[in-house]
Amino acid sequence: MTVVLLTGFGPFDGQGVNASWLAVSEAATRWKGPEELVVRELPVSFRGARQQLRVAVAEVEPDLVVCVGEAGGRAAVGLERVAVNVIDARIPDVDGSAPVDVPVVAGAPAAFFSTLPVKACALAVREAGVPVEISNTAGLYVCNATFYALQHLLSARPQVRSGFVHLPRTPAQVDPGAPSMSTADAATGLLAVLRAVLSTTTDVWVSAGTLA
Ligand code: PCA
Repeated sequence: MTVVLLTGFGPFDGQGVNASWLAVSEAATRWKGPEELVVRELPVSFRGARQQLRVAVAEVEPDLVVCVGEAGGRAAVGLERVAVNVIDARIPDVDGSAPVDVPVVAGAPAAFFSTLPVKACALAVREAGVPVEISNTAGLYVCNATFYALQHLLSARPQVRSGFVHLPRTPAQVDPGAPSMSTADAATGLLAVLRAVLSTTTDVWVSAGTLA
């Protein structure tokens, strides 16, 4: 049985909710299989998120891992292309930790690419009618650090594909007119991503510029 691990984050930055966990939860209720989908909520903690993700990967033994976070200011589902080995926290995490210019994993490579077929995923999300983009930076905060830790952890297991998706905030989280996406659309986008990965072995070759 193919097993998929999908994670979202808890609230941070004074918000009562995190759009990623709302969308992950909705995606789980709409999941029809046949693969098994396991969802987990991670804390917005540099230390806690990677610890809990490591435990989840060990417990669940997934074939595919997609971590999901919220990116305020964005208007589209963002397929993250690359995780970088640096933290430069703009605000403290939920533990009060705010590292500046430190590596996620000391002595490890500068970056890891997503092992998801990001272009195929983007086309699938667009096909589902949801705004999408390829993103070349997951930031330098907890999402990038968790993404980097995931790619580092799984770099020894190339048969397990993994990556990161950023979602816009929900309309209820933002001022009128600010970029946002409904949880329903975000969940539709996530389901399209998972279905695209599960049905694609090699990525499609299209320019990111043609995806907009
Ligand atoms: N977004 C933050 C951390 C958790 C989240 O959902 C980020 O982009 O790093």
